[in-house]
Amino acid sequence: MSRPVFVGAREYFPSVKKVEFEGLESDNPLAFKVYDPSRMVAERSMEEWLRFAVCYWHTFTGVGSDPFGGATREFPWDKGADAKSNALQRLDAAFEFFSKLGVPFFCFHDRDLAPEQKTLTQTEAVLHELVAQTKQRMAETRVKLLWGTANLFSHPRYMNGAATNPDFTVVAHAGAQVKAALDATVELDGVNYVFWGGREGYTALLNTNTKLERENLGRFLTAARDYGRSIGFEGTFLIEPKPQEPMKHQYDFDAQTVIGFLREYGLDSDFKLNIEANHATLAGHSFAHELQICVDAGLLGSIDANRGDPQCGWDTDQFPLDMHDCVEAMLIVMSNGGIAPGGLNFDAKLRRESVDMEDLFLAHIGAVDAFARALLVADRILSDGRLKQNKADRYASFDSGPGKQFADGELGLADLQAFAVVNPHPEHRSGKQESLENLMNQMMFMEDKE
Ligand SMILES: [Mn+2]
Repeated sequence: MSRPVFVGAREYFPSVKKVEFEGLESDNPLAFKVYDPSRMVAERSMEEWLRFAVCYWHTFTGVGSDPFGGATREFPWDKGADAKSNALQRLDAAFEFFSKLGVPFFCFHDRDLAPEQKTLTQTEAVLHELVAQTKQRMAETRVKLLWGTANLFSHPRYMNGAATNPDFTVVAHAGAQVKAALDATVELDGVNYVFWGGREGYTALLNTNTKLERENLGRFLTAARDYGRSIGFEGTFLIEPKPQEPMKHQYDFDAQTVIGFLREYGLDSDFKLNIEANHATLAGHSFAHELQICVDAGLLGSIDANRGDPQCGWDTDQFPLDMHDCVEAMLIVMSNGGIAPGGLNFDAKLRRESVDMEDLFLAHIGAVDAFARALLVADRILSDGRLKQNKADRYASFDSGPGKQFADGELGLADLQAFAVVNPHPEHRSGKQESLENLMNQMMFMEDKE
């Protein structure tokens, strides 16, 4: 069932029609080459497996500025009389984009949707108004909300953090903002709510009480959980790890750190993790590593699908196109039985030099096709079975006998010694990494046979 294409009072992308699946032979840059939403893969449609979302911030507020220079793009929706009329125009542009691209979901920060006003009361009123408009657009287009969040890092009041700010008044303002963002998410039937702790960390230990800050973060997230549940939010709360940038040290460093934190504060029944590829690499890990650690803990919630630059030490938020990364991610997602109620959110932005309006579409089309192809390859690898068999064989010593007793927690160190003394250490056994990498490549080389 296709969704209606929304065009408001003004069409912001007149050169782009609805993006359709045209196959690998198509020479139309504004068509999907692989992504065919209704195509069945392992008993689910591509749309159900991939659950793509467009992010509001980079896509409709990213004007190309960087620390060395200003905007390189002038969006037509930013030329209204004031910030609020721009926000209303941006909403029309966003829903035109979502429905022409044909993705099922979007994600937003409160401030993307509605600009901050002079007072808290005025800010809440404008957000409320924009949420009502958004709800109408969602009904018209059937585009759904994957998650909402509060921007707790852009305003200068958050220079020392939000929930971890040394000043209680700032913590209270952050609380008010999260309350309003949760209200908005519930109003829009969002299936997740995200915390990216952009400035929840510190720059200098000389002036920082890390113990109190981490405890306050735990209390703040607990209060958010309790408020969300009290207003009927039944979705998943998500924390998105990132090791640094903008702060030197951030408390949500990586997946293992966040999992430990959630368990420390008893939040692991309500919270899961939103893993961003580029944050994984900034933490010195691979995207796949972070996903697997979450799956192992039963806490993979959602994915910010992007990539970094191998030569840059910062968060470049490029569109995901590296097929090895995408295939590894989809192997983990498929082995986990899918990502729902999470999804694949393109937290990605155009390069500063990409200034054509259609570049927004081209970037998303490329990333959608990369993950669609990765889904097909991952399905082929899993159906082939050799990867799984190799892993099972490698750990077979824990399936029976004393190895199983150890895995079941029944053996102590003296038992290990008694076993070792009569069992000489085994012959070296190959890990077969190259063979498995070749297998993965072979599956990627194969022609797509529907
Ligand atoms: Mn990023």
